[in-house]
Amino acid sequence: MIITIRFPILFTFEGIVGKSAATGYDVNQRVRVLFIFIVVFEMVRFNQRRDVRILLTGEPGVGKTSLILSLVSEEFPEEVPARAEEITIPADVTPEKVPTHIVDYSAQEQSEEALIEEINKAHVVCVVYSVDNEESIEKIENHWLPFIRATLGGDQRKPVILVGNKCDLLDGSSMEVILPIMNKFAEVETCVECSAKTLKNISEMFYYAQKAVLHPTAPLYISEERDLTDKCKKALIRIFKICDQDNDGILNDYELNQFQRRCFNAPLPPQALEDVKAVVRKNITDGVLDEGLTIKGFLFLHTLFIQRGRHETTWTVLRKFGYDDNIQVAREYLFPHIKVPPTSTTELTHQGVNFLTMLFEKYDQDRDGCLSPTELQNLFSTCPIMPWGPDVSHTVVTNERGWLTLQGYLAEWALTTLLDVSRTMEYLAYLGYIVSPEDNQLTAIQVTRDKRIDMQKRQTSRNVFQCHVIGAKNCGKTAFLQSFLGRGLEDQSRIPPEHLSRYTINGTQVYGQEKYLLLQEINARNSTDGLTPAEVQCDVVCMLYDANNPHSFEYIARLYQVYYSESKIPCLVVASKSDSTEIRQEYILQPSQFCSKYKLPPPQTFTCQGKLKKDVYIKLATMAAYPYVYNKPNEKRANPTTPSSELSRFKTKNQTKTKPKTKNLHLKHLQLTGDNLSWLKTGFGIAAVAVVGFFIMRLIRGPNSR
Ligand SMILES: Nc1nc2c(ncn2[C@@H]2O[C@H](COP(=O)(O)OP(=O)(O)OP(=O)(O)O)[C@@H](O)[C@H]2O)c(=O)[nH]1
Ligand SMILES: [Mg+2]
Repeated sequence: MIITIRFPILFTFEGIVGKSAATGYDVNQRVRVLFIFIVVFEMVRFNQRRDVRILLTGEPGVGKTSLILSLVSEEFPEEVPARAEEITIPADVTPEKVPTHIVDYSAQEQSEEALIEEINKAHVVCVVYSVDNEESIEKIENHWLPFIRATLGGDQRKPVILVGNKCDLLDGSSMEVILPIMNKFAEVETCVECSAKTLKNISEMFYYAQKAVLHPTAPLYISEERDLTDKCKKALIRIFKICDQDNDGILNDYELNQFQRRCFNAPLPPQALEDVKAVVRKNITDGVLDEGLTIKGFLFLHTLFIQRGRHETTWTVLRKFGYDDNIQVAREYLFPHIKVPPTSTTELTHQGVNFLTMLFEKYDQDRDGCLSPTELQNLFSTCPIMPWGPDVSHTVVTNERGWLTLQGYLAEWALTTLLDVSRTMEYLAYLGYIVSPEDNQLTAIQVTRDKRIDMQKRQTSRNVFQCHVIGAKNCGKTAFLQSFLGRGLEDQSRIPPEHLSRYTINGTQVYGQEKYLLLQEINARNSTDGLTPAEVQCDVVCMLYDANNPHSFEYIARLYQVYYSESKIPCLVVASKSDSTEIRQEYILQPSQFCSKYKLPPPQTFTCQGKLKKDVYIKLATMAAYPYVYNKPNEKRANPTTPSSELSRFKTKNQTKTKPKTKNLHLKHLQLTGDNLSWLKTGFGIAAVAVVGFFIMRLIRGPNSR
């Protein structure tokens, strides 16, 4: 059999001639080197395996030792020992950078226990027979393959290669006898005829052994059914969908070329493209439609690759899309390492937003600017599960039917990225964000500057701010969150309670710039219960009280005093339900007096009835973006470059300058109170003791001592 292999890893049909392609390759040296080099080069980048251990077994005298020595010395050794020493081909001399251990077995020298141990240690077993020795062939089926199965036990399988040595002694081929064995034993990956004497197919034989480990057939293909495994089909369908950029169910020439570049770093020559389609057209119906490849055609191609012994092609494709040896998307692919200091946040970069926008447009098939439930389902069809539940329609803006608009969709991504960046990275990977192995999702994520530096520099480049909405039970927190999405009381009454979310997020203008404000409702508990640190920490607090309930203000007043009066987090007091006359609060201070005392902006009024106003949300977003402008005692007022118009809008006549409430305010602002302060004192103490100790030492040693 003569096969020309020029570009074996390309997505083409050159070199495919049948499952027995692995047998009797007659390739000239130059082509052979190129072949092994290119394939192996691809292996390096996509294989996680650290090394490959190949064991040679078989009947005595079939030429196992000769094969190993021929490979190493590139000439046939006339005299060989019973057993060759274990050989390790070091990583740096193999282009694939995978160290390969070759282990010989000789019944003359080794016990059965030693053989069992070696079978267990090996990644692939080569059962060697001599093509001119019938008994050695019979023993493959009668002894060696059952023995290997029994040794491994259970359902465990290790790839096996059948190696027919001494083909220089036979004019024909042993394949007729070997192929039925190969079909009977699924673990037999391939078979190859070679000669230690003439060196024919020696490097190929070891290459196939390596390939059986690095690109195994079993996870891809069920030989008995002559079909791809379910896992493999699922993965290939996902890949197809990612590459089908216009979402028309067909890979056109452009998309096929992009796919080719993505997987093999090279375009497909036009003729090869036509050949691929011609082969599909010839073999199945509906594999090629409108001059493009359908999912059916795509799966057929891969089945054919595998049937023709070219499963490295399918593996290369799978690995480019993040799959590991078990056809699971690898954890490292889903979750690249990202360091987010506690004082920073995470947002999407332009690149991330562009990718997600492109995806929205791809799946908005009717071009109505919204994703219907089916369109949304399709968008996430490349992911293991649909990450967004029905509550998403009540977390972001939608059209009147509750379908996500682009604005709402991007806001939901902004929310996920702020609260759970690893989930964003995971889904970006599933959605096909990564286009090359050098690339990962980190280019879609911006870790913002340390918030303390923003405070010092009095500016921020952050775009997403978190606002906690705190208030007594029934004071109108949920209504306040929903109004942010433009939903009045009537709209809200139609939302099933189980579909309500603790969050709403929307774009808000801050000095002409679009920022996201994420509102989070903090569950009201008994007034004696405190807030958890996570509930306290945010960019701005909205302290909501019910203007019609005389006991409502006390709840937020107490929480403010405990958690926020000395923190740098700006707070805004908001009176809800202010459509009717406000009643007097039963608390030592009325809300406006309270705000005045604590140098807070005066209480804002808010109602969900009638035309909804946005100003309170704009104020909250502005306070979050410019916390130093709205800060409390002892904070300098805005410098001339910082926006102050917003501040002046909050000022009231009765606000007077008050002295800092505590002596330790500076330390407290630096968060050096409590435990931190005692550590600081201890630190000074140790330093002082060290200095005193030094003088005492000098005194003891005397002025002249050295
Ligand atoms: N003609 C021919 N003879 C070979 C070839 N390979 C090995 N031989 C000869 O076959 C005999 C056995 O070779 P070994 O390499 O010792 O066989 P082995 O499988 O290691 O044998 P054990 O260690 O006893 O299991 C030697 O005389 C070799 O010279 C080959 O490709 N062609
Ligand atoms: Mg030997």
